Amino acid sequence: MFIIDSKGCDAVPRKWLPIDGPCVNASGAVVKMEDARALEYKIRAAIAGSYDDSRLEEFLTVATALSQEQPFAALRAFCAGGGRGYFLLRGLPVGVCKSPKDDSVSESVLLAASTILGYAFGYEERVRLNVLVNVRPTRLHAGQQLGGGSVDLTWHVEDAHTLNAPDHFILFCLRGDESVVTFLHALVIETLAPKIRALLTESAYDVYPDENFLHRAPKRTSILSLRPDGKWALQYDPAFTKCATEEHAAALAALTAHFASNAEGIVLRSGDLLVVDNRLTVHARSAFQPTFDDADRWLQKVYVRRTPIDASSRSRRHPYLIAYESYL
Ligand SMILES: O=C(O)CCC(=O)C(=O)O
Ligand SMILES: [Fe+2]
Repeated sequence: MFIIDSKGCDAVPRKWLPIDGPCVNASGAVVKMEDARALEYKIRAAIAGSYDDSRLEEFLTVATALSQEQPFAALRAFCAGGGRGYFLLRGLPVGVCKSPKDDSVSESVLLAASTILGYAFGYEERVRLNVLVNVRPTRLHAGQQLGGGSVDLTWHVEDAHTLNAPDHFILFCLRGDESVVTFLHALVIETLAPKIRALLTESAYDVYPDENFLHRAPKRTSILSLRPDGKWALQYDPAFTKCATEEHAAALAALTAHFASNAEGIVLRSGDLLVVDNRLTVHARSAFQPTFDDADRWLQKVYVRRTPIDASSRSRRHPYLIAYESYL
């Protein structure tokens, strides 16, 4: 793991110091090499060919069985403890990292992890209808605040514009880049000054969807909201937020400064699975210089809900997608 000294930094912390050792703190574990090999062997025996969202059901059946294997024991324990904050599991098998892929080792690992946390899902109206998303730098998105961008990706939670945002998301690193740092901060609400906290719970923020969505209408909301399950969650993505007053803008800026002054940075490496509680943990990523070829950093991502999509919110097009009307 890395400790950050981010005094005086802006949205994305800039200074971080590597610490010697196995790069694991209390919120992480390393899979033994023989257990990783055995898992890969089981995956290859259970499922052939490459992954496609149309094969999701088939994969989830295999993934549910795989989730009981030894490499996921620490993740199961993290979940049993409430799944708060974030958790890094290192040393998982990724299979052959070439595109197009002709195996599905990484996808099986990622979906196995998702079944421990809950239910993988996507949004009906995302531009690309993916439940399992490849996060790779593209020329098209280079300057954008998207996973496929390569500029500083500023602090955010996933899909802040909807109350139907994921409870957790998982990033699985197929190919790392030693120059890229993913930053995390698990918010403890009580650490916020009461005035800031009060402003952030007011419905005074217009949060816009990012370019992954076709609709452009913002959602008027608070930054800190009570979700239907009675738990606090952040609807936080300043790059896509307009504030109703300067006072509310100052409260949002104070929140961002709070994140940046106390963050952890992780350099994701091949085989690293990072589980993030999207309700109260924010993340960011440093800028990097891709070559836009097959050597670039490559992550896969999946969104997870703790409960299945209920029948009234389910897309008619795909049972694992939330219908458009239900997340506006
Ligand atoms: O690239 C990373 O480390 C984070 C990417 C990210 O935030 C995203 O895909 O939403
Ligand atoms: Fe993100």
